[in-house]
Amino acid sequence: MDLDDTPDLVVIQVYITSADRAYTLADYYRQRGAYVCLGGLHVTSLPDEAAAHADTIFLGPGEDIWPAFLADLRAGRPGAIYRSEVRTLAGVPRIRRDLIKRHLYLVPNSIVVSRGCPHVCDFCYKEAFFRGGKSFYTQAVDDALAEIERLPGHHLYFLDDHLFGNARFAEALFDGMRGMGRLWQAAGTVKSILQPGLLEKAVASGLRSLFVGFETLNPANLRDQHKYQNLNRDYNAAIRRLHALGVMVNGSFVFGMDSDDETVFDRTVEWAVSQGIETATFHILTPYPSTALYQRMAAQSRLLHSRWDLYDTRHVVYQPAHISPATLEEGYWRAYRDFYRWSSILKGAWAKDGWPERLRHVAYAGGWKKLEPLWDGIIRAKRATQMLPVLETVLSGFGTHAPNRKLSNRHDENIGEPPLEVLV
Ligand code: B12
Ligand code: SF4
Repeated sequence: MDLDDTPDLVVIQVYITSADRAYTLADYYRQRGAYVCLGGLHVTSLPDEAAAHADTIFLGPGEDIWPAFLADLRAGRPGAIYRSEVRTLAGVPRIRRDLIKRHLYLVPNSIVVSRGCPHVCDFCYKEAFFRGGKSFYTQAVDDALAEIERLPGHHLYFLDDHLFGNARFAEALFDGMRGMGRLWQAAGTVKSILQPGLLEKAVASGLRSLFVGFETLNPANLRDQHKYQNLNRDYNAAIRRLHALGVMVNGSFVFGMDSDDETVFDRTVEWAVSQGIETATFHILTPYPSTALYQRMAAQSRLLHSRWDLYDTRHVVYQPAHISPATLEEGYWRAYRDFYRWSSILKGAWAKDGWPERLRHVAYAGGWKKLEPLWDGIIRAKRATQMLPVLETVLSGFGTHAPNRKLSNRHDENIGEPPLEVLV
């Protein structure tokens, strides 16, 4: 960053892991006379903490409060705190994608068409962030489709917490995307996977890999965390259903819930490998401030410290019930090592029915974790986007799950212009 600049206005989005850095920058620019605005998840969780480093803080989603602040600023009377109350994505201006340096990203086409999630899990940021208004809402289907149309190439990554959360919206979106020639990845729940019909529509519109919040194999943990939507669901059936439709699975697992003991790591990895899950994301349970989990831990005096940069789901920041913090951290890293060793990757691949599926499994799992130094080099050489065709080839199963229509090779300059499509 060029810290010798002299901006009038500094605007920073603060996540928990970046809070220290954000506050340092905010203090620095305030000293230099800039007007500093802080917003985002962490600011919303701990407004008093953030307010000490800002001229104005913003609580909740920004779509309504940012324009309100700009109007007040122009009028010469900006407020100290803006709290979002109007929850809608109607009329949101076009995203300035021309500002994105696409060549730096493997996945330049990230997109969000909803906010929040219909569920309420104790460990999730969501309830605290959306307090005071709706906590789940979507774009109009036509607006979402228009945004997708503006994106060049094939690949899309939906960052929505739960793209399938509103079945009517999701169905209309997938119907609209059919034939657009997309290959896409997203996140969904076990419940939504098992729902008849919706997944098929998603696949027909290009879904090829899904992040699934399994979180734990222990129903007592699910009950503790109020993650009722996963209770009594057949995880194995959900995976079989995804695989049968050619969708790869990124399983998400949380270690350290109160019913976990030191056997949880091996059991979880063994199960994930036996099911042929292609990639896994492991987390150490982390009580984010303002969540129900945080309040429970605080009431039980189990929080170890408030060093927010360590609240990154890789460090233990609370006293676990049945294991020591050291065992929990060690087990977390071991789970990654065990899941991504070649023998596990090959075993997982073998759980698949055909050779194209097995090859895709090995290429995807191995490509992420076994080639980390290569990825490092590619990112440093600013060539990440050149690997996108490789990702697309693997997602499409080397042609066995190809997108159902091809787009022309639109170039970056065309973003924001009407799409040029070539039907094949
Ligand atoms: C995509 C994603 C990632 C991606 C990309 C992250 C990126 N830098 O873009 C990847 C996979 C890399 C990632 C990594 C991590 N992530 Co992440 N990620 C997300 C995810 C799913 C979506 C983020 C997003 O784009 N949301 C959509 C936008 C529109 O929403 P938004 O960012 O909240 O912005 C809105 C408001 O907050 C507000 N706003 C924000 N800033 C400001 C500023 C002003 C002035 C105003 C007015 C308004 C405003 O307005 C915006 C529009 O409404 C979120 C979950 C979520 N739904 O937010 C987790 C999430 C942000 N990640 C989280 C975490 C913990 C991590 C990791 C530490 C995980 C790990 N163990 O590695 C790393 C940290 C990476 C890093 N160094 O930053 C946590 C953060 C918790 C917290 N309280 O801060 C979240 C919330 C998930 C969770 N566990 O609950 N992540
Ligand atoms: S299902 Fe996922 S996004 Fe929704 S509340 Fe639970 S953890 Fe949060």
